Amino acid sequence: MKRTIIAILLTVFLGQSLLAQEMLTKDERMAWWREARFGMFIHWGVYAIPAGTWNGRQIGNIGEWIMNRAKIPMMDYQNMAKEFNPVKYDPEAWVKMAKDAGMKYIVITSKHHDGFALFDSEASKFNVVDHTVYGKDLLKPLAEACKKHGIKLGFYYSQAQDWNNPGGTAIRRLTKEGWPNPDSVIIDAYTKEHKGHWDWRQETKTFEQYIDDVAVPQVRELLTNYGDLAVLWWDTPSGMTDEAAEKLQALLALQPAIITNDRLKRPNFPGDHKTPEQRIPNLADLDGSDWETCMTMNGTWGYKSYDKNYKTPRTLIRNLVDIASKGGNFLLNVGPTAEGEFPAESIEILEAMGKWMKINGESVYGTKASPWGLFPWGRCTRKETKNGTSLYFSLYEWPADGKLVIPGLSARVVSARLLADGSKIKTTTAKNGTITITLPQNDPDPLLTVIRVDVRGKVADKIAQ
Ligand code: JFZ
Repeated sequence: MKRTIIAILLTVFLGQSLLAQEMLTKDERMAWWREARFGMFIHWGVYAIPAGTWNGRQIGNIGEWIMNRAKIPMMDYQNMAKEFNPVKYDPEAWVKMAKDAGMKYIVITSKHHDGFALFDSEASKFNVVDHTVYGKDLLKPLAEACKKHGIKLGFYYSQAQDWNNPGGTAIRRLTKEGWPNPDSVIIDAYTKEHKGHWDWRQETKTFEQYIDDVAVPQVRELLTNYGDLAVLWWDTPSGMTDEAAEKLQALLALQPAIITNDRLKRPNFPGDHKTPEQRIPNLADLDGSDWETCMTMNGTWGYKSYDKNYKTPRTLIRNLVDIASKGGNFLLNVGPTAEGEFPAESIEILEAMGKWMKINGESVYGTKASPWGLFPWGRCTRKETKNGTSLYFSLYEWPADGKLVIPGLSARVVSARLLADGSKIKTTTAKNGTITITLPQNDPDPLLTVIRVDVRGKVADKIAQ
């Protein structure tokens, strides 16, 4: 009787929520996201304990894949996971670092492919509360910190791949990298026969049972227990079925304003935005739909102690502006250590980006793509204001002749200035609408100099160069 009443109440609630979601248009749901342009990805889990090394061997590729890459037996991995104890975890410090870097949202791995849940879950005991010495929910205090500091929170969830909850799928990766063990031939033959699995314990349940017993209840927990959730970031639909995808998608009614990506199951579940990974699309690749480039600062999403191959702040700032000039979002990753700290190199990058964003952030936030596409010397973003349009020209190279020539602008220039120091910039306008901007002798900001040109009225979406 009690279960019946709960089922009825849940049906009514979901029905109302679905109605609410139906009442929010996609543009209404996406408005903050299109304004934000810049967010933090966080890949964190028990894989930060081995941090890229297993049994004394450095394991190739991305750190969060170590269980798959090294074909670690479930029991060995789960025994290792018990030691997870992030005593230095300070979610408010994390949120402040993201905010000070100019990021407007955070997407954190709630459960990655290894099946370890960073949250208290009734659906699987392989979670931080029930399985580790730490014993506390990691997402709850992060959600509270995000709410306190006005940062939107999203959860990444690996809805199909799961290497520790039986029935989850496993994308097959060969063991050739750094594997001296002659058994690799045997193991690779086994994974071929077992759809990528390497431990018989991974196949003691069906995929449908995994979906019903783990994925659906955990996604419901995530959408119910952590307040308003801005994003659900699905990942790797390997082995997904339309039936399973329908069940998971139906849960979104619990968060009517939520945004999702295109990785639940292709092609029937496009979500709200595309997710080019580790790359910035060319203009020719874009079809006008929303998109977000996700990218690592070094070579791995999950922490690896010896991956010091970090991109420079200059590169990452230019990536951010390149992405914004094409109308996309940038989700930049941090991989915290097992103790719960951001790597020092990541902190330095975030600080440098934040310093630049404090002065130049208006050239990114709430902007639209360049009407001219790309310039040979740099990028353009634009923002409609109550008085007209602000055009932001970002100079990757300082023209030798000190001139920028902007063709085909019919609008009248009202003002032009350097964002770096607010100094005015001279412009001249020819009869055909070509604007010539005369630059100062020296480039004031070696990271990236931005010139803001305010013009009267609107600017066309497309202007030939
Ligand atoms: C996936 C994960 O496997 C990875 O660990 C990380 O979380 C990343 C953000 O997402 O990686 C992918 C997913 C899809 C493709 C490649 C890597 N793909 O479609 O080629």
